[in-house]
Amino acid sequence: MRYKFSVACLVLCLLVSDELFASVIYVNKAATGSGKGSSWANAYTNLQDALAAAKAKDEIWVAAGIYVPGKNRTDAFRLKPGVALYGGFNGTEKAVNQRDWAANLTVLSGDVLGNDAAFANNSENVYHVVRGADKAILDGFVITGGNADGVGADSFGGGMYNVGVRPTVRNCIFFGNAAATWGGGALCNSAASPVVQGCVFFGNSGGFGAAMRNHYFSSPAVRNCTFSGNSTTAEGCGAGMFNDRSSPLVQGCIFSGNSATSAGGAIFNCFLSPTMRNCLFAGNVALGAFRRACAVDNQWYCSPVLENCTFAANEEMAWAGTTMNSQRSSSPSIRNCIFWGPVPQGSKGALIDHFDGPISMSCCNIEGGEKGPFVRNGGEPANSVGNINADPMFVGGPNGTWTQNATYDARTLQSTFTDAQAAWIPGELKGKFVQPDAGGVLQYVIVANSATTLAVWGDLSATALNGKPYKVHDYHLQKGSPCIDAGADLADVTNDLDGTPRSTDGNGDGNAVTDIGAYEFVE
Ligand SMILES: [Ca+2]
Ligand SMILES: [Ca+2]
Ligand SMILES: [Ca+2]
Repeated sequence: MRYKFSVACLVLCLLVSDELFASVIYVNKAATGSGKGSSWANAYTNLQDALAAAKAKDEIWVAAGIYVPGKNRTDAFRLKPGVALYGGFNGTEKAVNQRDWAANLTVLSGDVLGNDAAFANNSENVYHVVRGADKAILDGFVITGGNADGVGADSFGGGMYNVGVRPTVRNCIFFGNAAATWGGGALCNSAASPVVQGCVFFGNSGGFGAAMRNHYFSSPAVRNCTFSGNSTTAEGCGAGMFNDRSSPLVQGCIFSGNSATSAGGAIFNCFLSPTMRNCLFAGNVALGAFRRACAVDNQWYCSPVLENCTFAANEEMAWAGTTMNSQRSSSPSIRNCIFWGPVPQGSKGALIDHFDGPISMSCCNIEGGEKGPFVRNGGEPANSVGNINADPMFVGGPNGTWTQNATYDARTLQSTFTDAQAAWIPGELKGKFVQPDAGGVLQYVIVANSATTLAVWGDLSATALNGKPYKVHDYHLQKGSPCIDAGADLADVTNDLDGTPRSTDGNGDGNAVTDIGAYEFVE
């Protein structure tokens, strides 16, 4: 008994001492003190030195600045198991919650020579900027300039490459990362299941998965992320996300302005069963020879689950307008989703193209109805209950004409569009979508607005030119929308894309039922 008690005591003491000795290690490129990492004044100036010194449960706090992993293409910031990295400090904070990571950009850059110009001059950049580790946390960083154009493992995951690990990636911005044919320009998960939360992916490039690639049985949880303006190369698929033999949970995410050269403007799925819930797909395109699935493409025995997603204005440039495509024995289950506009052009047009395998569709609002003309399906959908065909009555938004050329600010990573004639309420357009060229297809989620300007992620200075007409879109529901209370209450869908509780009685008729689409109506 005494022995057992002693052992328990020893274990407790070890646990307590481990907690006591877990420490904060400081990194600030501009620090001029002892450089031992013990305080902001004496911070390490090199993040690699801090990583070398860290042990499990330590936290590394990194102040604003640009940090490059090394001089060689194989250098990377290799996270350590159980070590948390926090970026976004100004170098005075005493607590993590005092930092402002959007204002104090802490950049992990793979651009060794600091000479990148878009995707030019990146042949000397590192293959992977960050390599993940189990139970590591990466929170509040900008990851840019990775170029996975090598062979084997060095052809995946330019920004971050996770192999068989479960890190947490939060509040990070991935932009300007590239990978070769097999993709995962920003982030590749290989038999890895990280949590990816509150991150933004824009302006990344790669073949199969310009922003994110999940393969070899990866099951990441991707929540509240924005995928905007990513583009595949060559005959690439899945500009936002490419899932191969993987079943990610994709929840509360926005996909806008993504462009696939082949199929799957937003997401390409093959094999296994991703879940997409409370996601909004607007203004994505597929451009290539196959011209298929501007938003989601499902191939090869893939059984994705789609719940409370809104698909609006996803369009191909010149051919038929297929929003979602499923073939080769793929069998999606679709509940509470909106598929609306634009009306496809020509006889080949379809919002949903389904070739074989059962499709299950219930409580959806589909332009033209579940049996066409914009649904091409070998037979009637299974579980065909509660599907409607009625204008969803999106809130919509203002139109106008830009009064000057757009500008890009490298300090905020955002482009500003200007209409001097506008009189918007500051902040009212945040989260809505702008089609900067009303004659084009692509739309981008709006990050902020003033009375006469609005901001979007990335360098889009060439897309909103003086004199060009634009449109703003808001895919929330108007009062009286047929989507209100027309969905089915689903156990896993407890909130909407805004975080509003589901099964809300938003229209005050005494009936609290889930709405169709990504947003719950609240009067
Ligand atoms: Ca470079
Ligand atoms: Ca409702
Ligand atoms: Ca109601």
